[in-house]
Amino acid sequence: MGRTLDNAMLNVGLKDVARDGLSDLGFRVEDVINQEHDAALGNGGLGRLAACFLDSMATLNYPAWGYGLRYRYGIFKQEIVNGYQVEIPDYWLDNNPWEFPRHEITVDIQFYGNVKKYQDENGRISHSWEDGEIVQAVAYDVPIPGYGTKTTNNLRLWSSKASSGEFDFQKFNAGDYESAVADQQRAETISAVLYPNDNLERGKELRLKQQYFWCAASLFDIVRRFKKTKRAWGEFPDQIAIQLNDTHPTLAIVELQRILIDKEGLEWDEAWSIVTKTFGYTNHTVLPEALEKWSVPLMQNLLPRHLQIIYEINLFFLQSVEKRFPNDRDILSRVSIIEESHPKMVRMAYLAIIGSHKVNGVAELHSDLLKTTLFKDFVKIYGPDRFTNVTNGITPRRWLHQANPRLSALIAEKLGSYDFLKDLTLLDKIEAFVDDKAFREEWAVIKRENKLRLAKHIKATTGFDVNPNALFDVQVKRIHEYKRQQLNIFGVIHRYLSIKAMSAEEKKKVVPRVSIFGGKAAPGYWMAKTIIHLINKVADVVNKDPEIGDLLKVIFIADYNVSKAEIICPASDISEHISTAGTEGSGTSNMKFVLNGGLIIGTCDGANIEITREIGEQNIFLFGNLAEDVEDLRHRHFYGDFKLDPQLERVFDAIKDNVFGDKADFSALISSIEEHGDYYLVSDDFNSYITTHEMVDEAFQNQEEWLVKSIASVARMGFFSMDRVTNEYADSIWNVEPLDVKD
Ligand code: CBF
Repeated sequence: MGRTLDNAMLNVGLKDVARDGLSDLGFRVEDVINQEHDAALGNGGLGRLAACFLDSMATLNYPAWGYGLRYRYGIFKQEIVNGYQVEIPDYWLDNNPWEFPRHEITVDIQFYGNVKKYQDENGRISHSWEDGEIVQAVAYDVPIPGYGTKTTNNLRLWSSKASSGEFDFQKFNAGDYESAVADQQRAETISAVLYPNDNLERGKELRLKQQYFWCAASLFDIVRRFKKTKRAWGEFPDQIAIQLNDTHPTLAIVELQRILIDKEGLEWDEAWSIVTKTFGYTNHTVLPEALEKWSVPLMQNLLPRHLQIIYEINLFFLQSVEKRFPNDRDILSRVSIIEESHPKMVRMAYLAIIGSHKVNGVAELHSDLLKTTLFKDFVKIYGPDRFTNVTNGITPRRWLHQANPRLSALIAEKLGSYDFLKDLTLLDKIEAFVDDKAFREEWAVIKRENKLRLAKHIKATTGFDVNPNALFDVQVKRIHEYKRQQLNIFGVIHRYLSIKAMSAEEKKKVVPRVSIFGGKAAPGYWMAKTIIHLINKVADVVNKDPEIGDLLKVIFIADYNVSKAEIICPASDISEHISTAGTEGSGTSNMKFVLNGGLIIGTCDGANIEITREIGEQNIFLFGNLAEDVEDLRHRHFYGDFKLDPQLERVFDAIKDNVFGDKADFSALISSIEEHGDYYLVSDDFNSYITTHEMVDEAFQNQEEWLVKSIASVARMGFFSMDRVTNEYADSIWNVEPLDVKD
């Protein structure tokens, strides 16, 4: 979520009042804003997308709630020590004024135990989940004010607590002190800490506990509210739509079915029809390591009744598939929710598809890939209409108005109002001013001020001075091999070596650059940590090299988070979105950078493709192999058909000559490319990458043209408003209409 104060003041229109009031008291509003701790309850794009959803749903007056966990520790704080990432716990809850504890709203959540089967006098079978352990979920509410509306929605976060309350006094009084404390601690562990992996699943029991705890508490809440209306169960899907933001909450499908059949006494078919009409599932990634699977024995132990229901769902589903494809035995094992491995695994994405009425990807290419690869059997089974695309977006309130107030003000001045913040397509009107020299100058001044603000932050946090006239080249996102920060840093080394080989005359023609990186590596992702280490080692050498001076600086901004993104995005000249084609679901920082007047260099991947369609090919720097060629290239590498790019070889030679510290530190990174198949196609794309960067340099030299590109791109970004996204979900998936709130 990032910080709340600034966003809340802007959304309710009170920032000027607050500024004046604080100034009367002798404070600057900015200083107060900077006191706030980021709420960092997610890992990357997935969580931030949810935060943008909340802002849009409130702004557009959709009666919607967000549900999540109130982690005591959010994503770790990152420090860089001797070039290495060090993780520090992020305790963010002290002085958090934004949450309202709702101690009266608690839900008992059951784990473990066993299932008993009963039969009544009419022969009707029922199941009861008994014994096991109970943990309490306590609600904490976070208000989400919409922009320019009275609507304030709610984000409900669940915190775990021992069911006996703070502490089991019965056990305590009986002298069983240790077990009284242990019970309390075990319960509190559930919401203690966010798993810090982005796009990687590890199958730990505590994580499954978190997921069920979250789903069960949220569904209980939803069902409780629905029951108050005294409507018939058949109306449930007309009243309620639940969107699964990836597979992490898929157990909610099983939990609703359980509530309906075990608690409310509905027949299986009626319940299942309600369930499937209620849920929608958004897939955010095709990366195989991110696709959730839970071991059957683990689930059997933790959630015995849910596993039974999953088997039942699977049985009915497979029977229907068998009927439709009687001659295709293989399809049954391919689409089964249960993978017949050792141990058997529950495939959560399949469960999510089978339990939802719509499945969508987050950018056109990604949604197409889902239909033609990962989920192609399901397209055959359900037909293409079940699968759709909703390309991601961002909220212009935070990512333009709040992050870049001067640019927002300039646009408002030209358009005559701030209406574009509610209808981003109005931005297209600023293209009319592209030939206005004074406007272009103002645009340039704002970019320069934003660069100065970032330069100040860099100086304060790293000690390095950077030249604000240099081209600021930014890559900030989670560190992952598929996002290819390694390609970027190899490109930087190539640039460094090239400058060093230049004569004094040649150096005069070099466009000065500041290469800025930021992002966290999952603590257990060793290769990602190696990439961070290499970036920092390269920075050590390059930044101190007197032959280089201002021509190149390398900066690693530690602890990248939402509030740092708000400083970084408005300050970039070019930003990098360079994942191997076909691997990035959408990407959303690409949109944030373009909306703030930065140009981008990118592969034909995720939303880059649609950004190109909207802003025009002349305004973006695309490079690299296409998604359709990736499999073939990998296949060829696998069979030994691989030749290291000669320029990349020169980069590797420098690393192997210990130019950036001990070569042994980077040998695995190099051999993953040289010897182990170059899965992410770094070598295949290297030449195209560095030639495209030469084009960036050339374009940057013509500042007037650059400004035209920048303005035209911003003008054409209307499509990427989260409001468009939210309306698409509301129309095509949720069947929900806005509800106007009267004064
Ligand atoms: O859809 C939001 C984002 O989700 C991810 O971060 C994710 O699956 N964890 C994807 O990797 C992004 O491409 C996507 O923009």
